[in-house]
Amino acid sequence: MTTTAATPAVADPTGPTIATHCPYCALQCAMTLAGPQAEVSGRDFPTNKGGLCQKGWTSATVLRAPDRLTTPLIRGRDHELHPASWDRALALIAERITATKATYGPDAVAVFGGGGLTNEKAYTLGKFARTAIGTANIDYNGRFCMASAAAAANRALGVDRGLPFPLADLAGAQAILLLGSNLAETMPPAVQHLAGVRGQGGLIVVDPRRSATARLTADGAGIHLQPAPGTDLVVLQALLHVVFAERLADESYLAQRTSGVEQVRRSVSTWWPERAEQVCGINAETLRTVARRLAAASPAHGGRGAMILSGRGVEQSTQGTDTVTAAINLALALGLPGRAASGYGAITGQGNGQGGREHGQKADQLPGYRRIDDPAARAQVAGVWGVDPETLPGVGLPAVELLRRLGTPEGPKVLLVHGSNLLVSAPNAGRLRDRLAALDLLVVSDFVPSETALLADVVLPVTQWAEEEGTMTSLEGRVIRRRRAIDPPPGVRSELDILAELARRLESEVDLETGPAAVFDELARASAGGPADYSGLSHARLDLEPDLFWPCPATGPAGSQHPGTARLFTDTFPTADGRARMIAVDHRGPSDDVRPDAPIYLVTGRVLQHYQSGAQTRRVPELAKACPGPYVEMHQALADRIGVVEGELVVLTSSRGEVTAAARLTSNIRTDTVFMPFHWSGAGSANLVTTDATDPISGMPEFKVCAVSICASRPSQQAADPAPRRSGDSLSPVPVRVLMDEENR
Ligand SMILES: Nc1nc2c(c(=O)[nH]1)N[C@H]1C(S)=C(S)[C@@H](COP(=O)(O)OP(=O)(O)OC[C@H]3O[C@@H](n4cnc5c(=O)[nH]c(N)nc54)[C@H](O)[C@@H]3O)O[C@H]1N2
Ligand SMILES: Nc1nc2c(c(=O)[nH]1)N[C@H]1C(S)=C(S)[C@@H](COP(=O)(O)OP(=O)(O)OC[C@H]3O[C@@H](n4cnc5c(=O)[nH]c(N)nc54)[C@H](O)[C@@H]3O)O[C@H]1N2
Ligand code: SF4
Ligand SMILES: [Mo]
Repeated sequence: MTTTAATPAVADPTGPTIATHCPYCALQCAMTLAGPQAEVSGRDFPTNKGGLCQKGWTSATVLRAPDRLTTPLIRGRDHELHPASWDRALALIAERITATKATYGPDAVAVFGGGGLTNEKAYTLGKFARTAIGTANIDYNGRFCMASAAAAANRALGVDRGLPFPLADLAGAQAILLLGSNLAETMPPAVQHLAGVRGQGGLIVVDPRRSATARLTADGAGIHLQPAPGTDLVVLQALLHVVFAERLADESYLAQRTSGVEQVRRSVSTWWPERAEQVCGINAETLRTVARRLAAASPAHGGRGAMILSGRGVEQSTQGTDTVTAAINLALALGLPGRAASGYGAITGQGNGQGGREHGQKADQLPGYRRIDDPAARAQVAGVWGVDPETLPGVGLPAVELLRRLGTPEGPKVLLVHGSNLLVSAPNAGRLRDRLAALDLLVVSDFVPSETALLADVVLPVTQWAEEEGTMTSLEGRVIRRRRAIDPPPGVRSELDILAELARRLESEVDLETGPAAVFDELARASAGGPADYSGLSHARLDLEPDLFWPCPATGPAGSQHPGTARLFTDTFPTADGRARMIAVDHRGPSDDVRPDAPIYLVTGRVLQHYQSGAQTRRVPELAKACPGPYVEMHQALADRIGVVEGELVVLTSSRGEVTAAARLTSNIRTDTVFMPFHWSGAGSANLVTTDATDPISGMPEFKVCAVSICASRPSQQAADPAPRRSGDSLSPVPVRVLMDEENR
């Protein structure tokens, strides 16, 4: 790995120049922020090599959003949100939490975190929930993102680090199978690492759309497989069938480094390519070609290396864990994990999606990526926190289940949200809206009035990326420093301060640290000995060494400083017997499959210009102009069939609800499938129709695929709608509860 020296803060006549990273996705592109306006420029780093995408270039705009939140807000008797003092807002929250706990018990207070929070905030949020509140019910939006890939990697490989090797290793591979990832739009600077594999014709992209990434396979650069949505597991079973049938497997690797291969061999024996073709629609010969090409690139056959990488296209599925398991089985059969320019990896999405799933904001987890139901882990973490292990709650509800139970007789009555715009990004948004309205108290911490914040009873304004110190763990498992470049506007507070102050008001016996470096040191101690061991790291060390990957224990060989672990699995797997586990899986199909009354697949995802729920990027004029609103991408042939022309409004209806957006015609998608990005609220919000069915193993919702009917939007229908949901670009906030007495205003 090349080392790029950290650029320390240097004095500058126009203001300081600070070396930091982009606030958005898990690529965490390196950038510098200059001057009082935090002007962005790209900075050389092994992942982005100086490049940034459009979102990164414009990221400083959100620091100055005209509607930036700068004061706490409390909903009054008039159902409107009104400015309030911090003291009043925090007192109200503490009082309601205390009363709710007294009446219903601590699990009636729930906490929802996010993969955008720094490691320090994620850790503190988990500690706050388990100690100051004492609730089991804390989960986060990573459940919508990576949960199935994480579950599959944990059970097969013994650890979940998205990429178990540096991203730059991609450059050395001879073949890469990219499953359901649209890297060209979701991490544009990462595409440069594909140059080598494309030059050898080895890029294989699996996507029902001919996405920007699938188009990278053109001109002999590789192969695009365009399966029916939700059938990737069958594609993978067929590839593995061919590997075994044609004796292409790395049998010595299988014998020495894995267990369970015989069951897997049997489970794929019936998935010969012609049978798979019937289900996934990919030509049997093409499946054979792909299997042979991956095998030829594998070390066992003298190739330079083969990689299998997954994105949300295969993971956000009710069979997501099993699909990723099938991908890992294929990688193991080819002898890839731990070998040069080879292996399986999941491409983590959110800025701190990786660290966000290590430090204990997940319902089943304690810091260091330990299980909360493991007595040894409980004892260790309780020791660091200074509490009796008996007082720590057990496993709480996973996100979708938690949201489904909000405000029900047995469910949580209070919800604190940190770093998620649930109303736009959670599945089956209509139902969620009802559940949020049924709460006794909804508290949202954010820096902009997101759609979810506008529904809250109390809104707390927090600092943003360039206004705070902290660390993020990138898609490679590299721990990097986020640095403060400018002062926050007066009136906002850091979440570390807010949580510490709330803990005091809840009369918690546990003090929460408020300084990011001190929180990091505690987090590092709490993680010692766990799978994600950060105990050899500190802010000071990370400032000097930008090439540190976890696990990084306190001491290395012979008591030296540990160098971190850029590559995992080179000699062994962190399982009980040191072997990777191969697990037989089979295809079940999407939970909401097409049928006569819903004959079209809706697949959802992202566009280059917008990030997630759009709360940040819709506030950046350049991005909003480049991609102003929701649309439905559909094949020209489907448009002809339903009588729709380019730009005309269409209505998609599922058993959950309906969504209206303009048709965008293309030949890049299957004729049985339409695509919608999910970045907007209102009538064009894709999650009004998605299903909240979940993967039984990981709790991951099936965002990617559901069945819809489609028709042109008829004006008469619109006129007949008694309660249009659209109000500008946001759902009009429904005033739900009255919190502030007239006399207290
Ligand atoms: N511009 C932008 N970049 C982002 C983000 C963003 O919101 N905007 N978010 C970040 C985050 S949190 C994440 S998780 C990542 C996500 O990054 P990606 O996984 O690359 O993004 P998606 O667009 O959600 O999905 C990828 C592809 O899956 C395809 N797909 C849908 N259904 C199926 C299927 O059944 N099988 C297969 N094989 N493919 C299918 C879609 O057509 C889509 O092209 O991006 C990160 N980067
Ligand atoms: N249909 C469909 N739905 C999807 C997906 C899909 O592919 N299809 N993808 C899913 C995926 S992968 C993801 S990751 C989710 C993400 O969806 P969300 O969880 O909604 O993520 P964001 O839009 O990033 O929301 C973050 C919110 O927190 C705020 N915020 C950012 N940083 C901080 C911070 O440090 N502290 C606090 N308090 N607030 C902060 C932002 O302003 C924003 O309002 O969406 C999921 N929803
Ligand atoms: S690819 Fe991701 S990290 Fe890089 S500039 Fe774009 S949004 Fe930021
Ligand atoms: Mo994500």
